[in-house]
Amino acid sequence: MPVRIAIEGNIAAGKSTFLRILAEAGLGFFVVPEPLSKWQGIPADDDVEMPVSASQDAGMNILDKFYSDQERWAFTFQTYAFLSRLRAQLRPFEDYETKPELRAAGAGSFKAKTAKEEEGESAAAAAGGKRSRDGESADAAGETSSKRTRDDKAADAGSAGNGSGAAASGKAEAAAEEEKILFFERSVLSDKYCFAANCRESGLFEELEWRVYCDWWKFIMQEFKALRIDGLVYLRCAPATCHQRLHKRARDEEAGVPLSYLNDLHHRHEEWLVSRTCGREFPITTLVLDTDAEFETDPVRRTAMVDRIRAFVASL
Ligand code: UDP
Ligand code: D5M
Ligand code: MG
Repeated sequence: MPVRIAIEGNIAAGKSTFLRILAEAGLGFFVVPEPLSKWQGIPADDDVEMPVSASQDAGMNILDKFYSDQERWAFTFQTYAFLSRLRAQLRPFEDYETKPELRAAGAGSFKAKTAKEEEGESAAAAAGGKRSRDGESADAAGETSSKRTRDDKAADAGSAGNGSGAAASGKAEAAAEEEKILFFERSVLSDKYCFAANCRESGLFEELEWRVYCDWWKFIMQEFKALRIDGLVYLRCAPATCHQRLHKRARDEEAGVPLSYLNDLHHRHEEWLVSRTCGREFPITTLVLDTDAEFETDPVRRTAMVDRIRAFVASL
């Protein structure tokens, strides 16, 4: 069973960038970006044979609709965003393993590894795990909370410190299996605790819409245990930096996003992942990584962040 981690954070905090870094960094790291291109053009339903005109097809960018008229489209967008994440989070891991297009969409290229690189990374991964148990766990613990024990934690601990040479092959296989980590860009949790909650708070949802949303959200969470997330990584970034990065990225749909919206979303993330005043029904161990400082072009910072992830995963 792979470990399932959601990378959370404000708009333009650097989640997609970090996913790309993770994808290139480690054997056994699988990343699942947000299905943004789908949001920018929802496909027609092939089952209903009805001709679709060019103008009808042109209006299928739900991200654009949402930012153009939030009151009209907030509920529709939340519904679709949730469906997208549900689909991603429920998909069997084997699909992500065998169909790179599922995880690669929007994540940039996946670097093919040479045998030498793979060897080096296995060693780095093992070292990362070991370090976390020896010394760095204090570091990780300093920024984690609501620790949740995974069923297989004992097995994980059993396979720690591998490389002793005494491990049976079954154990070695279990260790290899343990290194598979699935990283999602956001989750059904941030959908509710950050975005839908913000819609309610800012009046984009009427109370009735909020209650309908909460009712089906809760039902689905109860019914689908496979939605499980083992750990959260919060990329914490000042709203002003997010605003600058949002403009740097220059997506047409987001051109009019004001700083105040990023401020509101920042507070929602802080309440959920730092002060813990919401989301207590799903207490999940959280690692906070500061992404305010430039990391995309800073190899030292990138490596440090990946190391923190390895230590975090090993501590789960
Ligand atoms: N970015 C940057 N420096 C960083 C991280 C990100 O300049 O250290 C840029 C990145 O190149 C992109 C923008 O910030 O143009 C938003 O990043 P991303 O799409 O990863 O953010 P997300 O919305 O996924 O969190
Ligand atoms: O997320 C992609 C874009 O989608 C960004 O403009 C935020 C928006 N988004 C993502 N999920 C939601 C929900 N649930 N509601 C409203 N808006 C959402 P980015 O962070 O830029 O990678
Ligand atoms: Mg992104």
